[in-house]
Amino acid sequence: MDRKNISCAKANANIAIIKYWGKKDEKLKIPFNNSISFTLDAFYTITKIENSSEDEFYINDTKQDEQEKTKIFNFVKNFRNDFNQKIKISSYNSMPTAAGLSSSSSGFAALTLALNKHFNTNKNIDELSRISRLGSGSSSRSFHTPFCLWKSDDDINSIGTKVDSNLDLSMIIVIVNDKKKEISSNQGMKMCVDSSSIFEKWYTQANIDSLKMISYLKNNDFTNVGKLMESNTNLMHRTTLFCETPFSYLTYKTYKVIDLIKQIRKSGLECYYTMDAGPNVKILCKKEDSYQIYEILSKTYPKDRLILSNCGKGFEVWSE
Ligand code: 2P0
Repeated sequence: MDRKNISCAKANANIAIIKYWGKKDEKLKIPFNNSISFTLDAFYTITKIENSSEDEFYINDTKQDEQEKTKIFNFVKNFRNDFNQKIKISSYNSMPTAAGLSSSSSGFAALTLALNKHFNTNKNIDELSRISRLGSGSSSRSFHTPFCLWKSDDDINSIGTKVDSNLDLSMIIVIVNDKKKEISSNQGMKMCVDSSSIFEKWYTQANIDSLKMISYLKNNDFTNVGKLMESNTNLMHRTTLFCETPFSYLTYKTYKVIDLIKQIRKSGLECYYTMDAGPNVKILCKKEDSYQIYEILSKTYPKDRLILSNCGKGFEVWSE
Protein backbone atom coordinates (compact mmCIF):
# COMPACT_ATOMS: atom_id res chain seq x y z
CA MET A 1 0.00 0.00 0.00
CA ASP A 2 1.17 3.51 -0.83
CA ARG A 3 2.00 5.34 2.45
CA LYS A 4 1.93 9.08 2.03
CA ASN A 5 3.50 9.85 5.41
CA ILE A 6 0.76 12.20 6.52
CA SER A 7 0.70 12.89 10.28
CA CYS A 8 -2.68 13.79 11.71
CA ALA A 9 -4.12 14.89 15.02
CA LYS A 10 -7.52 15.83 16.34
CA ALA A 11 -8.00 18.00 19.43
CA ASN A 12 -11.12 19.35 21.08
CA ALA A 13 -11.62 23.01 21.82
CA ASN A 14 -12.14 23.99 25.42
CA ILE A 15 -14.30 26.66 26.99
CA ALA A 16 -13.11 28.28 30.20
CA ILE A 17 -15.38 28.05 33.23
CA ILE A 18 -12.76 30.14 35.06
CA LYS A 19 -11.28 32.53 32.50
CA TYR A 20 -7.73 33.26 31.41
CA TRP A 21 -7.59 37.02 30.93
CA GLY A 22 -4.20 38.72 30.95
CA LYS A 23 -0.57 37.67 30.49
CA LYS A 24 2.12 38.48 32.99
CA ASP A 25 4.69 37.34 30.42
CA GLU A 26 3.63 38.22 26.87
CA LYS A 27 6.33 36.24 25.08
CA LEU A 28 5.97 33.02 27.09
CA LYS A 29 2.19 33.47 27.43
CA ILE A 30 2.21 33.03 31.20
CA PRO A 31 -1.15 34.10 32.61
CA PHE A 32 -1.77 36.32 35.64
CA ASN A 33 -4.28 33.80 36.98
CA ASN A 34 -5.16 30.12 36.92
CA SER A 35 -7.98 29.10 34.60
CA ILE A 36 -10.17 25.99 34.32
CA SER A 37 -11.87 24.61 31.22
CA PHE A 38 -14.40 22.13 29.89
CA THR A 39 -13.66 20.44 26.55
CA LEU A 40 -16.26 20.18 23.80
CA ASP A 41 -16.86 17.16 21.63
CA ALA A 42 -18.58 19.22 18.90
CA PHE A 43 -15.79 21.81 18.54
CA TYR A 44 -12.52 20.43 17.27
CA THR A 45 -9.64 20.86 14.85
CA ILE A 46 -8.13 18.16 12.68
CA THR A 47 -4.62 18.98 11.45
CA LYS A 48 -2.71 17.11 8.76
CA ILE A 49 0.99 17.53 8.06
CA GLU A 50 2.75 16.22 4.98
CA ASN A 51 6.16 16.76 3.41
CA SER A 52 6.15 19.35 0.67
CA SER A 53 8.47 21.30 -1.61
CA GLU A 54 7.64 24.52 0.27
CA ASP A 55 6.17 25.54 3.62
CA GLU A 56 2.41 26.04 3.28
CA PHE A 57 -0.46 26.65 5.70
CA TYR A 58 -4.15 26.14 5.01
CA ILE A 59 -7.24 26.49 7.22
CA ASN A 60 -10.40 24.84 5.87
CA ASP A 61 -8.67 24.55 2.44
CA THR A 62 -7.96 28.30 2.28
CA LYS A 63 -4.31 29.32 1.91
CA GLN A 64 -3.41 31.65 4.78
CA ASP A 65 -1.66 35.00 4.29
CA GLU A 66 2.04 35.60 4.99
CA GLN A 67 1.38 36.98 8.49
CA GLU A 68 -0.53 33.86 9.62
CA LYS A 69 1.98 31.60 7.89
CA THR A 70 4.94 33.30 9.60
CA LYS A 71 3.24 32.93 13.01
CA ILE A 72 2.61 29.23 12.45
CA PHE A 73 6.03 28.43 11.04
CA ASN A 74 7.73 30.22 13.94
CA PHE A 75 5.83 27.77 16.12
CA VAL A 76 6.99 24.82 13.95
CA LYS A 77 10.55 25.62 15.11
CA ASN A 78 9.66 23.99 18.44
CA PHE A 79 9.69 20.64 16.61
CA ARG A 80 11.64 21.01 13.35
CA ASN A 81 15.43 20.97 13.51
CA ASP A 82 16.09 20.66 9.79
CA PHE A 83 14.81 23.82 8.12
CA ASN A 84 15.09 22.12 4.72
CA GLN A 85 12.34 19.68 5.66
CA LYS A 86 9.41 21.69 4.23
CA ILE A 87 5.85 20.81 5.19
CA LYS A 88 2.28 21.55 4.24
CA ILE A 89 -0.04 22.09 7.22
CA SER A 90 -3.78 21.71 6.60
CA SER A 91 -6.15 22.44 9.46
CA TYR A 92 -9.89 21.90 9.52
CA ASN A 93 -12.03 23.58 12.16
CA SER A 94 -15.50 22.29 12.98
CA MET A 95 -16.50 25.79 14.17
CA PRO A 96 -16.16 29.35 12.77
CA THR A 97 -12.57 30.60 13.12
CA ALA A 98 -11.71 33.50 15.50
CA ALA A 99 -15.33 34.17 16.51
CA GLY A 100 -14.86 33.62 20.22
CA LEU A 101 -15.61 29.93 19.76
CA SER A 102 -12.19 28.83 20.91
CA SER A 103 -10.82 27.74 17.52
CA SER A 104 -7.29 28.66 18.60
CA SER A 105 -7.42 26.29 21.58
CA SER A 106 -8.10 23.24 19.43
CA GLY A 107 -6.01 24.67 16.55
CA PHE A 108 -2.73 24.89 18.42
CA ALA A 109 -3.33 21.68 20.38
CA ALA A 110 -3.92 19.71 17.16
CA LEU A 111 -0.93 21.37 15.47
CA THR A 112 1.32 20.56 18.44
CA LEU A 113 0.23 16.91 18.46
CA ALA A 114 0.62 16.54 14.67
CA LEU A 115 4.09 18.17 14.68
CA ASN A 116 5.21 15.90 17.52
CA LYS A 117 4.13 12.92 15.42
CA HIS A 118 5.56 14.17 12.13
CA PHE A 119 9.01 15.03 13.48
CA ASN A 120 9.11 12.04 15.89
CA THR A 121 9.95 14.29 18.81
CA ASN A 122 8.22 12.02 21.35
CA LYS A 123 7.47 14.73 23.88
CA ASN A 124 5.23 13.88 26.82
CA ILE A 125 1.83 15.49 27.49
CA ASP A 126 3.20 18.05 29.94
CA GLU A 127 5.79 19.23 27.43
CA LEU A 128 3.21 19.32 24.65
CA SER A 129 0.84 21.38 26.77
CA ARG A 130 3.67 23.81 27.57
CA ILE A 131 4.75 24.20 23.95
CA SER A 132 1.16 24.55 22.78
CA ARG A 133 0.72 27.37 25.30
CA LEU A 134 3.44 29.31 23.45
CA GLY A 135 1.19 29.28 20.38
CA SER A 136 -2.08 30.03 22.14
CA GLY A 137 -2.50 30.16 25.89
CA SER A 138 -5.89 28.47 26.06
CA SER A 139 -4.66 25.51 23.94
CA SER A 140 -2.59 24.28 26.90
CA ARG A 141 -5.93 23.22 28.41
CA SER A 142 -6.94 21.02 25.44
CA PHE A 143 -4.72 18.11 26.51
CA HIS A 144 -6.96 16.92 29.35
CA THR A 145 -10.67 16.21 29.38
CA PRO A 146 -13.31 17.03 30.51
CA PHE A 147 -11.94 19.53 33.07
CA CYS A 148 -8.47 21.02 32.95
CA LEU A 149 -6.61 23.50 35.17
CA TRP A 150 -3.96 25.74 33.58
CA LYS A 151 -1.75 27.21 36.24
CA SER A 152 -0.19 30.63 36.45
CA ASP A 153 3.36 29.52 37.19
CA ASP A 154 6.81 29.54 35.60
CA ASP A 155 7.48 28.42 32.04
CA ILE A 156 7.91 24.73 32.92
CA ASN A 157 4.92 24.47 35.25
CA SER A 158 2.38 26.72 33.55
CA ILE A 159 0.70 23.75 31.88
CA GLY A 160 -2.66 21.98 31.80
CA THR A 161 -3.45 19.33 34.41
CA LYS A 162 -6.58 17.22 34.81
CA VAL A 163 -9.16 18.25 37.42
CA ASP A 164 -11.10 15.41 39.03
CA SER A 165 -14.88 15.37 38.88
CA ASN A 166 -17.70 12.93 38.23
CA LEU A 167 -20.02 15.60 36.87
CA ASP A 168 -21.49 14.64 33.51
CA LEU A 169 -22.11 17.98 31.84
CA SER A 170 -22.99 19.39 28.44
CA MET A 171 -22.70 22.80 26.87
CA ILE A 172 -25.10 24.53 24.51
CA ILE A 173 -23.60 27.29 22.40
CA VAL A 174 -25.90 30.05 21.20
CA ILE A 175 -24.29 31.70 18.19
CA VAL A 176 -25.53 35.27 18.02
CA ASN A 177 -22.67 36.32 15.73
CA ASP A 178 -20.13 34.12 13.93
CA LYS A 179 -18.06 36.91 12.31
CA LYS A 180 -14.37 37.32 13.10
CA LYS A 181 -14.05 39.60 16.14
CA GLU A 182 -12.75 43.16 15.81
CA ILE A 183 -10.61 43.12 18.96
CA SER A 184 -8.74 39.81 19.23
CA SER A 185 -8.58 38.25 22.68
CA ASN A 186 -4.83 38.93 22.69
CA GLN A 187 -5.41 42.65 22.04
CA GLY A 188 -8.36 42.79 24.44
CA MET A 189 -6.52 41.23 27.35
CA LYS A 190 -3.50 43.46 26.73
CA MET A 191 -5.70 46.56 26.85
CA CYS A 192 -7.06 45.35 30.20
CA VAL A 193 -3.61 44.55 31.62
CA ASP A 194 -2.34 47.97 30.55
CA SER A 195 -5.23 50.19 31.60
CA SER A 196 -8.19 48.50 33.31
CA SER A 197 -8.52 50.05 36.77
CA ILE A 198 -9.97 46.78 38.12
CA PHE A 199 -7.40 44.43 36.58
CA GLU A 200 -5.69 43.57 39.87
CA LYS A 201 -9.06 42.91 41.48
CA TRP A 202 -9.86 40.61 38.52
CA TYR A 203 -6.84 38.32 38.66
CA THR A 204 -6.77 38.19 42.45
CA GLN A 205 -10.41 37.10 42.47
CA ALA A 206 -9.90 34.67 39.55
CA ASN A 207 -7.12 32.91 41.45
CA ILE A 208 -9.45 32.52 44.45
CA ASP A 209 -12.22 31.34 42.07
CA SER A 210 -9.95 28.69 40.55
CA LEU A 211 -9.34 27.09 43.97
CA LYS A 212 -13.03 27.15 44.80
CA MET A 213 -13.90 25.69 41.40
CA ILE A 214 -11.52 22.75 41.88
CA SER A 215 -13.28 21.94 45.14
CA TYR A 216 -16.80 22.30 43.67
CA LEU A 217 -15.83 20.03 40.76
CA LYS A 218 -14.32 17.47 43.09
CA ASN A 219 -17.52 17.49 45.21
CA ASN A 220 -19.69 17.25 42.06
CA ASP A 221 -21.50 20.37 43.22
CA PHE A 222 -23.02 21.55 39.94
CA THR A 223 -24.99 24.46 41.43
CA ASN A 224 -21.87 26.09 42.81
CA VAL A 225 -19.86 25.29 39.66
CA GLY A 226 -22.49 27.14 37.62
CA LYS A 227 -22.84 30.14 39.95
CA LEU A 228 -19.09 30.59 40.17
CA MET A 229 -18.68 30.27 36.39
CA GLU A 230 -21.18 33.14 35.96
CA SER A 231 -19.62 35.47 38.51
CA ASN A 232 -16.20 34.80 36.99
CA THR A 233 -17.28 35.63 33.43
CA ASN A 234 -19.13 38.71 34.70
CA LEU A 235 -15.99 40.07 36.34
CA MET A 236 -13.82 39.27 33.31
CA HIS A 237 -16.17 41.24 31.05
CA ARG A 238 -16.33 44.09 33.55
CA THR A 239 -12.54 44.59 33.18
CA THR A 240 -13.08 45.75 29.58
CA LEU A 241 -15.45 48.51 30.71
CA PHE A 242 -12.83 49.98 33.05
CA CYS A 243 -10.11 50.47 30.42
CA GLU A 244 -8.86 53.89 29.41
CA THR A 245 -10.77 53.29 26.18
CA PRO A 246 -13.67 51.10 27.35
CA PHE A 247 -14.93 48.34 25.08
CA SER A 248 -17.15 45.28 25.29
CA TYR A 249 -17.41 41.93 23.55
CA LEU A 250 -21.04 41.59 24.63
CA THR A 251 -24.01 42.90 22.69
CA TYR A 252 -27.74 43.34 23.20
CA LYS A 253 -28.19 39.84 21.74
CA THR A 254 -25.90 38.40 24.42
CA TYR A 255 -28.04 39.90 27.19
CA LYS A 256 -31.22 38.53 25.56
CA VAL A 257 -29.77 35.02 25.83
CA ILE A 258 -28.79 35.62 29.46
CA ASP A 259 -32.37 36.71 30.24
CA LEU A 260 -33.69 33.52 28.71
CA ILE A 261 -31.25 31.40 30.74
CA LYS A 262 -32.49 33.07 33.92
CA GLN A 263 -36.08 32.27 32.93
CA ILE A 264 -35.23 28.62 32.22
CA ARG A 265 -33.54 28.43 35.61
CA LYS A 266 -36.60 29.84 37.34
CA SER A 267 -38.66 27.08 35.73
CA GLY A 268 -36.52 24.56 37.63
CA LEU A 269 -33.95 23.50 34.99
CA GLU A 270 -30.42 24.33 36.09
CA CYS A 271 -28.26 26.06 33.48
CA TYR A 272 -25.58 28.77 33.62
CA TYR A 273 -23.91 31.14 31.14
CA THR A 274 -20.39 32.12 30.20
CA MET A 275 -18.98 34.33 27.41
CA ASP A 276 -15.50 34.69 25.92
CA ALA A 277 -13.95 37.30 23.64
CA GLY A 278 -17.13 37.57 21.60
CA PRO A 279 -20.90 37.93 22.02
CA ASN A 280 -21.77 34.22 21.77
CA VAL A 281 -23.15 32.53 24.88
CA LYS A 282 -22.13 29.13 26.17
CA ILE A 283 -24.60 27.43 28.50
CA LEU A 284 -23.45 24.78 30.96
CA CYS A 285 -25.98 22.20 32.11
CA LYS A 286 -26.25 18.61 33.29
CA LYS A 287 -26.13 16.19 30.37
CA GLU A 288 -29.45 14.70 31.48
CA ASP A 289 -31.16 18.14 31.11
CA SER A 290 -29.35 19.22 27.96
CA TYR A 291 -31.88 18.10 25.35
CA GLN A 292 -34.80 19.66 27.21
CA ILE A 293 -32.93 22.98 27.52
CA TYR A 294 -31.92 22.80 23.85
CA GLU A 295 -35.57 22.33 22.88
CA ILE A 296 -36.63 25.37 24.97
CA LEU A 297 -33.88 27.49 23.38
CA SER A 298 -34.93 26.35 19.91
CA LYS A 299 -38.30 28.05 20.38
CA THR A 300 -36.40 31.39 20.31
CA TYR A 301 -33.28 30.58 18.26
CA PRO A 302 -33.08 28.68 14.95
CA LYS A 303 -31.43 25.29 15.33
CA ASP A 304 -28.54 26.29 13.05
CA ARG A 305 -27.58 28.91 15.70
CA LEU A 306 -27.57 26.34 18.51
CA ILE A 307 -24.93 23.72 19.10
CA LEU A 308 -25.37 21.07 21.77
CA SER A 309 -22.12 19.47 22.82
CA ASN A 310 -21.09 16.83 25.28
CA CYS A 311 -17.59 16.81 26.72
CA GLY A 312 -14.63 15.97 24.50
CA LYS A 313 -13.40 12.38 24.48
CA GLY A 314 -9.71 13.30 24.34
CA PHE A 315 -7.24 13.94 21.54
CA GLU A 316 -6.28 11.49 18.79
CA VAL A 317 -3.07 11.13 16.79
CA TRP A 318 -2.63 8.94 13.70
CA SER A 319 -0.86 8.65 10.34
CA GLU A 320 -2.22 8.06 6.84
C1 2P0 B 1 -10.24 31.70 28.04
N1 2P0 B 1 -9.89 33.44 26.31
O1 2P0 B 1 -9.90 31.40 29.20
C2 2P0 B 1 -10.20 33.16 27.66
C3 2P0 B 1 -11.46 33.87 27.95
C4 2P0 B 1 -10.75 34.44 25.75
C5 2P0 B 1 -11.62 34.86 26.85
O2 2P0 B 1 -8.22 32.03 26.26
O3 2P0 B 1 -3.41 35.39 23.41
O4 2P0 B 1 -6.62 32.74 21.89
O5 2P0 B 1 -3.23 33.26 22.14
O6 2P0 B 1 -2.95 33.26 24.59
O7 2P0 B 1 -5.46 31.26 23.59
C6 2P0 B 1 -8.34 33.39 24.39
O8 2P0 B 1 -7.26 32.59 24.26
O9 2P0 B 1 -5.18 33.76 23.63
C7 2P0 B 1 -8.83 32.93 25.71
P1 2P0 B 1 -3.62 33.93 23.44
P2 2P0 B 1 -6.10 32.55 23.28
O10 2P0 B 1 -10.63 30.83 27.24
